[in-house]
Amino acid sequence: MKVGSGGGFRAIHYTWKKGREAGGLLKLYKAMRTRNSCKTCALGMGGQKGGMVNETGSFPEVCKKSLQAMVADMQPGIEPVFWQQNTIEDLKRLSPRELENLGRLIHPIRYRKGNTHFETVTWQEAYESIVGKLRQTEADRSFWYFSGRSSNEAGFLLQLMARVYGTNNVNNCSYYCHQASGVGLQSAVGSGTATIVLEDVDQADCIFVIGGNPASNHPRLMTSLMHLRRRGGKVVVINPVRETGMVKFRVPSDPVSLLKGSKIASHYIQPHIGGDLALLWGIAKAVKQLDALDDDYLQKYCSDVDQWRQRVEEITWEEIETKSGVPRSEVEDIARVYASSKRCVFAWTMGITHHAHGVQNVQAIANLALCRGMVGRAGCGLMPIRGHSNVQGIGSVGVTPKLKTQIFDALQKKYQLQLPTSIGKDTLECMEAASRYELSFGFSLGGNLFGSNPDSGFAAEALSRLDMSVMLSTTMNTGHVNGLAAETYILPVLARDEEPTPTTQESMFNYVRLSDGGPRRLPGPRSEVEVIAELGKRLLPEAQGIAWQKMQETSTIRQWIADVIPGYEQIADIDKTGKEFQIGGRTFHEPQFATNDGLANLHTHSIPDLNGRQDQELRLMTVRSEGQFNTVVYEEEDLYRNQKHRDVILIHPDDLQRLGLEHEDRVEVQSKTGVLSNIQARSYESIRPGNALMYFPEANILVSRHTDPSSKTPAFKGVVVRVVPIPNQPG
Ligand SMILES: Nc1nc2c(c(=O)[nH]1)N[C@H]1C(S)=C(S)[C@@H](COP(=O)(O)OP(=O)(O)OC[C@H]3O[C@@H](n4cnc5c(=O)[nH]c(N)nc54)[C@H](O)[C@@H]3O)O[C@H]1N2
Ligand SMILES: Nc1nc2c(c(=O)[nH]1)N[C@H]1C(S)=C(S)[C@@H](COP(=O)(O)OP(=O)(O)OC[C@H]3O[C@@H](n4cnc5c(=O)[nH]c(N)nc54)[C@H](O)[C@@H]3O)O[C@H]1N2
Ligand SMILES: [Mo]
Repeated sequence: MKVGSGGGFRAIHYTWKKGREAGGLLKLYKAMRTRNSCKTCALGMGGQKGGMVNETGSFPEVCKKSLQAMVADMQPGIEPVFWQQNTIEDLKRLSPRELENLGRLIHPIRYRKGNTHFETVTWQEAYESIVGKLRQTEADRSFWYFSGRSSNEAGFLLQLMARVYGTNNVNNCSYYCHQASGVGLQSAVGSGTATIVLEDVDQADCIFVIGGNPASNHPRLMTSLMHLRRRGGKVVVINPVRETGMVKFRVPSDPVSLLKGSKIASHYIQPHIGGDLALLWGIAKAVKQLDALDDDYLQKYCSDVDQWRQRVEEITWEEIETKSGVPRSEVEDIARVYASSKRCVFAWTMGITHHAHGVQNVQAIANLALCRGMVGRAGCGLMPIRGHSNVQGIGSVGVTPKLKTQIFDALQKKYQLQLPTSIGKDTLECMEAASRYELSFGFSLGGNLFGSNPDSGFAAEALSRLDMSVMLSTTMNTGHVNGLAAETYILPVLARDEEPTPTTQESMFNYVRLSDGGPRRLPGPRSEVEVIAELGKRLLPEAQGIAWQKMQETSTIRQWIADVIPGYEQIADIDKTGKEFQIGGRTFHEPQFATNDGLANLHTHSIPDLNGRQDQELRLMTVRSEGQFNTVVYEEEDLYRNQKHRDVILIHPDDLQRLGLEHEDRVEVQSKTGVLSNIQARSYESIRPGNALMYFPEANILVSRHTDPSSKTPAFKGVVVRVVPIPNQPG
């Protein structure tokens, strides 16, 4: 049956199914309701208000992803005999989904070059070898990668240890995610995160959702979009794919919506992949032609206005139409919608950042908002929809190659630390350096560096050139069996709601939540903070007066964070008061910005020509399905796009015909970087002709290592491919 809307009874049925897997719906419900922040996306819910409650107190807020993540953590442990019975080659043949379903990691395991199997080791052995290796390693030959699932406390402590050890090679998954938003926003308004809070969305009369599929990736945002439409507001979706859930969505917690479905998009525009920059300039041009600029605001609160105006004049409709793929009349329609809005929010995700011009995309969104005075007032503003549940917090507490001057100075002054001043490497730079044998030690706090990297062949090779790699993880993923270093340790850690002491997380609205933790589900895994402090104690016992033993208590770490991280002062006694808080200096309800002169900056761009591909080529986006969370695949099927398998390339029927292909033909997909064979070509009406869609992480073999020069983010959504039929094998 074809799925015609997102959410709905399927989501509810899925809850029952997951409840059974978790050993009873009540058990799952109880786990979901504990006072811990949600484990999946950064929209944020849970914390002290209790699970399934959002920042405005609304309940119940449920999404499939949070259930999936919870049930995964409730799995039984992997017994030692498993590692004896299965070779690493066996494990390599498992799909991401099968790896995740092996269960929870409960013993430290080790691989050594030449061995065919993982072996379990004691924590003692693991600590000794890791610290022994670090002692022999020059600090700048090591790197420290962080996913965005860990707590602020674990993130802060590990980056501190890495720096005191002597390196700034500290980075997080943001380089493959929202870095372009951070850089772009910083350059526009002087602060790198959302300029609004959740309440603002509830006051808006118009929202642009650009390059994202929140119906599947941030389902709880859909409630806000539904309410906005019910108030008579407009939802403008900009996406090369007509995503089912963005057209119509059944909000499970709303009876009317559940039965009848809610229309989400009031306007749906399908540019070419990468066509947004031209489109955004086009909308600005049309707004100007409608005489709908806020001249007074521009003059009072913005800088570089004249250059911007000149560029808006100069850019031709011909350039806008050919480079965006959107006809002028449609651009003008959208400009009229925007011109009649009084409070407009601009939201975006990976369709904007995963490009070689990702930062420019973000700046162009900021330009568009600023030109009508839509930043620095209640009910309107800029809203990057963040990925991992604590990716923003990890960045705030110092997990970046270069520490903010304020943090660096505070650490030196308040704690008398001597910190390295060498230039730290971003994520891809670490991979490149590893492949040149310039790095020999890698440490990952969660995540899947192999699986999230572009150019998978290269990534495996680069990582396997390390002498040692250490990964702190909850479950198995492809990064634990591909590209193994000569000596590899996988250390099992507790999930957020199993932590013995409270931890904190920061949502995409700059709201800091407290998670109580809870009883451990399985013997074996240790708290991330405990493991890091133990390594610190052994590696740097004399280090500059840091009491590592005390650092095992998250409250000690919070005191440090309060002392050195701007805006985080209130975290010091959050565990005693339970008072969650909004970080100051980031939300703008007045047009007074965090730039040096307090003005917002407009930016001008020249627009890249994306039409350089040949006739036989398509532009490919690599995206998530409804049933996965990043490199972790929970379900093979992509419900809303009506796909049963992941080994597919979705192509518009016109393109299939042009390329001489039939629906369901087996094809080879080739890019300059790699080849994927035995892929099924599928006819997909919902995609803009000239473009194609495949699933991440399988398609990462095809993605090149070329990055946006400002954000160092690969163009995961801009891969030029050829699709070649595979002749039928006889018999
Ligand atoms: N279920 C689920 N939820 C998740 C995640 C997950 O894997 N699964 N991951 C989390 C993380 S870390 C992140 S960063 C977010 C990601 O959330 P999204 O950014 O929504 O995820 P993607 O699948 O990367 O898809 C991007 C959307 O961008 C569109 N797109 C692709 N190229 C372009 C383009 O050039 N222009 C425009 N305008 N649109 C384009 C695609 O059609 C697709 O709808 O979700 C978070 N939440
Ligand atoms: N082609 C392509 N590539 C992409 C993308 C794309 O759209 N297309 N998206 C990019 C994006 S937006 C991102 S964010 C990255 C994702 O990059 P990563 O964050 O590196 O990858 P994840 O798959 O989210 O990591 C999942 C693993 O984290 C571990 N884990 C889960 N919870 C915890 C915890 O509480 N503690 C610890 N220590 N470990 C835990 C589990 O072992 C799990 O297997 O991928 C990027 N790569
Ligand atoms: Mo992400």
